[in-house]
Amino acid sequence: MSKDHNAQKTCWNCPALELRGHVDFRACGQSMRKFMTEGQAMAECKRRPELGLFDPASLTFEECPEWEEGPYGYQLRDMRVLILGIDGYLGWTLALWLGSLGFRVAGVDNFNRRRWVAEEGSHSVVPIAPMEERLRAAKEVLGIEISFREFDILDNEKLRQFIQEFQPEAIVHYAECPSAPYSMVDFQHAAYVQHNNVIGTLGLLFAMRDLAPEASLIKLGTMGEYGTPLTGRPIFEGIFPADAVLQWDGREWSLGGELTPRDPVSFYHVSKVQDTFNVYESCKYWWLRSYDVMQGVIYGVHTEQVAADPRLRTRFDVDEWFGTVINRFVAQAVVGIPLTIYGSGGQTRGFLALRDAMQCMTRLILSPPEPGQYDVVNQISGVYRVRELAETVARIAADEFGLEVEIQRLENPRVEADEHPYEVVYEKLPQQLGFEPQVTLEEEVYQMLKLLIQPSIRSRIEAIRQVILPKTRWSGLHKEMDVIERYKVRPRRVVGLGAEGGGEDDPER
Ligand code: USQ
Repeated sequence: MSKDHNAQKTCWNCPALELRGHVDFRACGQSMRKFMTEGQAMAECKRRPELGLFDPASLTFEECPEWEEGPYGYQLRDMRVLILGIDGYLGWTLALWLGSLGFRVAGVDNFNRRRWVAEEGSHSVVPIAPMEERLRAAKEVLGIEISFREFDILDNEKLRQFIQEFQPEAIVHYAECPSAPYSMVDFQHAAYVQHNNVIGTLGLLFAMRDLAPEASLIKLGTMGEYGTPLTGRPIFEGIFPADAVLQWDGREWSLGGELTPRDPVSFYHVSKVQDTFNVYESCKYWWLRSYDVMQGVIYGVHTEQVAADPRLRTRFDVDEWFGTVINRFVAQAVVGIPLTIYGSGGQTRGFLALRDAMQCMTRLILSPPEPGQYDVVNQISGVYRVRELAETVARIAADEFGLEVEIQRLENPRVEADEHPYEVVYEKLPQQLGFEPQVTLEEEVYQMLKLLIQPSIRSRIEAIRQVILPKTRWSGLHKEMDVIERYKVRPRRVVGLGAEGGGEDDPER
């Protein structure tokens, strides 16, 4: 696996760099000269004060003794990472993942996700332990000490205190309400999601300005900020490339460096767009550095760490509000609910397995942008249509686990194109940051089925059957979705899955 992605980064990228001097600029942060006095760089290293004032471009990660070789590139020794939203699906998984790599991990959560899911009468179908037990098990089983604080990040005073105390070198911001349907229930839910997400992030940005300006912010955005441009123009990584051109009225201009248009697909996705601008502006005004991570739909249940002990498992939601599409299909297959394709199923999205998302986040943490740099990555590993996904899940469930699976096409509760072009550019992670996906869709679906089919988990899915079918319409209408069509797919053995896999494709297909 590529480890060289950050070897040639310099102190400019290192969160231990402390910029000195009066910062005065008006445009987006490119001019490093602002930190220089007559050619001398105004920077010191917080970890190596003996260096005094030095030129940050003169030292690479490869050369600095504070950066050591690790499996995902050079790694800042005992790097302090603060995870906001550490109790969630991604937050908990990342805490254990980073802890096992030797990072010092701290986290904040107010357990809202547990409450939102309970609000509709649902639960994580993979049982999760209370936080005290999670922390104890992390120590016992993996030898990881996590420093945890319970509070709402909207409580800016508490957030500031903890940032001051822990002095993070990277902050991963997962502490938002991540559900499109939840934000579309009614005015109260829409307002709540936008307030929670946008104001929480804004408070964090001000806290970083005052207390941790050198830390790198890895902010979770979403591919859904872009929508699905019906013209078919490529979905770039947040910012137009240098050679993009706008032609109009016989004239032309470069679009290079400008933010690309956003066309969010729910009030939740709108909150992420608002965050994008707030983070972008903060980098511009205060020299903060940030990756805005336009993550696709995550699926999966497996990393080595969460699988190490039942108390370390991460949550797994499959209800209509908080379950994402592949996870939902797998659960539906296990309890015999026909897989719920919305509309024609031609919706195309970028997807990423949980374990691969962890690899991406690690690489982003280890390659911080330069001060003032707002960068965007499209974090996906493959692009699929919803109906392809349903068919893949149905086949693996039937072939490998002998499950009888039907697929149903329902009236689409959402307002979205269900047949559309989709050309997404996702180059930075694989080409510049060394990301190599390790998990195939089929393997992860197999792993999920293997876990969910266990009687104790299957019965937890049965117990929330009533919240699996969609009820929340974007139109606000309260009416069950009509079934448009039901069908079965023919079995086709997927080669190489599990001990019993490995058959031939059905010749009749
Ligand atoms: N869909 C179905 N059947 C279902 C559930 C969903 O056909 O039972 C369809 C939806 O209509 C949509 C697509 O599958 O076209 C994806 O839906 P989803 O619920 O899996 O994902 P989404 O609502 O887009 O949101 C999820 C996460 C969110 C994240 C986003 C990434 O909940 O936090 O931001 O994925 S993305 O979709 O790329 O914007």
